[in-house]
Amino acid sequence: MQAVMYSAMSDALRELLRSAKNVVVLTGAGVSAESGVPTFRGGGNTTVWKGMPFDVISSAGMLERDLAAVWEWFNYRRGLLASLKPNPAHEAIASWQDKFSEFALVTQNIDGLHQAAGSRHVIEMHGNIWRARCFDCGTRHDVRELKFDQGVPSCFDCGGHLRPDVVLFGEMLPTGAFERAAAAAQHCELCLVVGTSAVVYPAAALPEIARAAGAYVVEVNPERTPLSDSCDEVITGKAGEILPLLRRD
Ligand code: BV8
Ligand code: ZN
Repeated sequence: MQAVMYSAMSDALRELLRSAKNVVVLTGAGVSAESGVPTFRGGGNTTVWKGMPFDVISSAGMLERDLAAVWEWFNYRRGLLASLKPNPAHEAIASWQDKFSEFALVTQNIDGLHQAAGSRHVIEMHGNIWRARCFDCGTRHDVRELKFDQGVPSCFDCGGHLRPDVVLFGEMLPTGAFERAAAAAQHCELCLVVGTSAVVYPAAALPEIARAAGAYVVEVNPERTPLSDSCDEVITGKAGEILPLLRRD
């Protein structure tokens, strides 16, 4: 299996992995799929919560209408994630960060599994499910240990209402996150796009920025996406099986 998979990679990519100085990796939910994290789209299992599609319950409008329901949805997901571990895809990406002189990992995921695998300076475009933010004083808190199964938690500092520190649909990205990601994409030689359906903006614009700046763009995904046709190379398959084969040595 390994020999066949390895030969699926082009000579151009093999050479770039050997010689590139500046690499950007953009990940989506697919990179965590083999850890057991449900993806949002595709595979027929589109995430629905109490009859509400994912982009309704995870939206700015729902946060305004029913903050407690949004917390219930995120508590449910934290419950699912709590026992899940990084998979070989997260580990491969973490191993790359010291192998290239400039390396940026940009993720749309909020599960924290890249950090759990050892990745540092992760650019989290959509926030992190293990953090909460205070509406009143803006303080961010780690809620990994926070046990509450209903209602809205209060800020440990000022008593105000907390919200998940996650970017919901219709919300702006964290200040500077997109700018840092776009700057990295503009200067990279190789951009690996792993496990994303490439439909959520502005994250989905990053591979195009990289390509327009002359980077070699590679997609790793078991399925075709709207990005596939504009990639220099598409490696069809699972991230946990393919990424460990993309070695620098
Ligand atoms: C914004 C956190 C500016 C929440 C997420 C109307 C009003 C306002 C904005 C919009 C609007 N209409 C459209 C927009 C823009 C909107 C958008 O892009 N919508 C899309 C759906 C059309 N974007 C926004 O709202 C963004 N903000 O634009 O701000 C603004 C602000 C106000 C007004 C105007 C403009 C904010 C977007 C962030 C939303 N939050 N998540 C939560 O998680 O609850 S996005 C959500 O989708 C997740 O974060 C996820 O990461 C992201 C993208 O999904 P993917 O990661 O790609 O996952 P998906 O399941 O889709 O695909 C998985 C892929 O993996 C598949 O391709 C599959 O084949 C592959 N796969 C499966 N197994 C494997 C695998 N690959 C490899 N290996 C495997 N084993
Ligand atoms: Zn507060």
